[in-house]
Amino acid sequence: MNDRQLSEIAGALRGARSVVVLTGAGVSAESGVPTFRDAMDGLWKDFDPMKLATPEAFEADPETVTRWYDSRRVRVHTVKPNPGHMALAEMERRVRSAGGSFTLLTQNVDRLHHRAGSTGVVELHGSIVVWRCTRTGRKVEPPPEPLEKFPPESPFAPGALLRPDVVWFGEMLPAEAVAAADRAVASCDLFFSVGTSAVVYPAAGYAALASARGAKVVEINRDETPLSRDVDWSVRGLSGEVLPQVVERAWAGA
Ligand code: BJW
Repeated sequence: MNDRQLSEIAGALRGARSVVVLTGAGVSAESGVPTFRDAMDGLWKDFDPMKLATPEAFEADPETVTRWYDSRRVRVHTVKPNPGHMALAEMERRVRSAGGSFTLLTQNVDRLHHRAGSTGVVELHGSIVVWRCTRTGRKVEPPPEPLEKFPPESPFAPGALLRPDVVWFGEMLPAEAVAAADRAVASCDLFFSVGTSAVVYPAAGYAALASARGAKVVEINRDETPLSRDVDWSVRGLSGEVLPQVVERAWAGA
């Protein structure tokens, strides 16, 4: 990020009345959580995440799918929020204390934004630390240790299983999360897309919606994405380095 870009983004942030931030797996990468498309290491190197993250895969092979999710769930409990998460929590405090509105939309399922102090986080794709009964929908938060049996049996209904409370391809996003996202995107004047490959819908469409309604759009990503050419500022960098600089510059001396 050059200094001019940093100054312009910081100025837009300081002057914004309504800020929306959409985050993806890249924001948690510096905490040691592999991104969705990089999550296939070790035992999982021969699997395709696009195929495992589906109701069809769970139906066909619940043992493999729940083992994969449980290994990711256990890892999430061992990591900590990084400076990118902390900067977004600080951004929220600054925008709100100046009387503005701030909404954090996340595609991440790791709860690291909550642990960094962000409030009102809209979880578009659910949470991996919560699992739910396939029959009753009742939810449970298993302890941080690995589950003992795969697929895990539901404690709520005989013969039912537990599955992660995440949104798989082909499933609907939680209605309240979509409603909150639609409201926030429709009325924001500054939109950040951070650490997401911007290919999974409906989240991938929010930046264009915000832009069509007159918001300025900032992208922060290690790599180029399908969004990069259509935004007002495209910053190539790591979110854990770029976000703290943006927040620091926006309120320097305040
Ligand atoms: C860094 C970095 C660092 C790394 N700093 N950057 C419209 C058009 C076409 C298709 C559809 C459409 N509407 C719906 C669909 C179908 C489908 C879809 O979008 N398919 C596409 C693949 C084409 N969407 C759905 O099915 C959704 N449901 C839905 O819309 O229901 C209605 C409907 C159904 C069917 C048809 C039509 C309508 C549900 C989507 C659920 C997504 N779920 C997952 C799994 C969650 C559980 C789990 O984690 O296993 O969510 S998939 C996966 O992708 C996960 C993520 O949240 C999501 C986004 O990934 P993300 O976060 O962007 O991660 P990566 O790994 O892709 O990218 C990381 C990025 O970070 C990279 O760009 C790096 O460069 C960058 N990076 N380090 C900054 N330090």
